[in-house]
Amino acid sequence: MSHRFRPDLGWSDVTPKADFLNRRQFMASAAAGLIASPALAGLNAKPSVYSTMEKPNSRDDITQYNNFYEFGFDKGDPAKNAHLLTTDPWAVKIDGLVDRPGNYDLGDILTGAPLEERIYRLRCVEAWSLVVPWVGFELSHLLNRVGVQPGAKYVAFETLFRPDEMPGQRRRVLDWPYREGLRLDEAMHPLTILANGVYGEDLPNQCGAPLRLVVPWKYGFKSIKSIVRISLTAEQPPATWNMEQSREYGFYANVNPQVDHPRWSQATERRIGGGLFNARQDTLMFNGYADQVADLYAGMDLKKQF
Ligand SMILES: Nc1nc2c(c(=O)[nH]1)N[C@H]1C(S)=C(S)[C@@H](COP(=O)(O)O)O[C@H]1N2
Ligand SMILES: [Mo]
Repeated sequence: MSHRFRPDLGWSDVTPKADFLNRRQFMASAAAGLIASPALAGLNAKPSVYSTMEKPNSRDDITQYNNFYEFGFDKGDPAKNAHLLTTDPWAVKIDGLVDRPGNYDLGDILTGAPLEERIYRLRCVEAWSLVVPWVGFELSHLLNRVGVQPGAKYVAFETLFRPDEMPGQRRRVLDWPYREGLRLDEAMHPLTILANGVYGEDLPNQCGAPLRLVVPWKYGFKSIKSIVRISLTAEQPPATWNMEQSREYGFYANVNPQVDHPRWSQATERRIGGGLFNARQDTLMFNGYADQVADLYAGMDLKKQF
């Protein structure tokens, strides 16, 4: 396919970010075998037809303005505190209704994974948004490797619980560990990725190193960071924000401008780092990915199953 899926304005047409362009050229050269490839996450990543054409946020926007409650509430806390987390060695336990359960080393998970650069919008339930050039691979690739059994209907995810390295976990602000879940068809959708990099390099800890989920048509809180467990289940699994306040945060959490949060509108959003002309913009149904994902919810009342 030679086209990208959203016919919106190409971000490189508006003030290209020089270092990112260089990185892309570098990656293209690396892919062409012109440069010996170092062990960085992104260097073997191919550009993806699923990328938005919108201009990515700067690396600073993406790494200094984060939600990662394990490291504090303020948007700047993860950047300050996340260096405390040890991410090597790292293993992900994959269990439940799978043919080959086990404790998989991160290196094993990444070996042979078809890494791509995926430029996705990220829309937080707090009504801000970012555009992020992730490096990752489709979750379906991993699920197919471990073999999903017929009875599986959901996928549950868990973040690391390690209060000595995650200061936010020393208080019961949330019911740790952070947990999220997807219906199996959502998890198998080609837009759903596990990311191990951003801007062509390994994920910084505050972005969910070494492996985090990215589900671009759902509110950011579904995209769980620093994953240590993936379980295939028959029943809908618990999800942290949904357990915390089910009236405000649904299990589905699809970006939906027509369904307001009980305390604020979801009709518009503020793009982080927009500078002088940072007007609020309309939030798009399914965060702009309706053509790709609306079918998953055919026949559901999205006001009730929000
Ligand atoms: N483990 C964990 N994952 C998490 C969170 C968190 O607090 N803990 N916050 C979520 C929320 S609310 C958002 S908006 C995104 C933010 O991702 P970013 O900081 O990479 O932009 O991460 C999500 N994943
Ligand atoms: Mo969020």
